[in-house]
Amino acid sequence: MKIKKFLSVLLISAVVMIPSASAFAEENVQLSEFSPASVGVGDSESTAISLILNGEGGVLGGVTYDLFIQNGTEQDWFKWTNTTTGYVRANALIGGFPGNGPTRAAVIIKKDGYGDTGPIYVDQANTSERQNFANLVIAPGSTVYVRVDSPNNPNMSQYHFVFFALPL
Ligand SMILES: [Ca+2]
Repeated sequence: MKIKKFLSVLLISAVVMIPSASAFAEENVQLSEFSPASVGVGDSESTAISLILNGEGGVLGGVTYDLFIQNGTEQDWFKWTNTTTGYVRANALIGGFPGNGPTRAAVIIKKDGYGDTGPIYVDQANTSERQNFANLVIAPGSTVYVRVDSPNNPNMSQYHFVFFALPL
């Protein structure tokens, strides 16, 4: 656990120097950099990391993480709930940045009483390429889960994670 935390700090230091936010400049989202304070967090849906965005109330705007999956069984879960009264366009981007290893990202959208989408993957799942879930239209009261893992990969895998949500 200690070595993971240490490596996390190193990886964050390395990624901060990369002009990674430029791809999103056109979205006019000012992304905030978040440094995880502990490891072993967000390992399941019930302990998913709540995404606090950098806009008013923490509900809209963006956030970025630099984390890593420790082995083939670890998972990182994130969640964001549309607590606004309107539809929101959400985007999630995982991996594809320099130094990133193979990961598999899934998006699951849930709303009480309406079931869920089940995990949605993109073609780049299980690669080091960027996995981009763009233009997800999220109804009020719905929760977006993002689950990142790296199955069949015994090695540590770094990934950059960007999430933002804007009114439609
Ligand atoms: Ca985890």
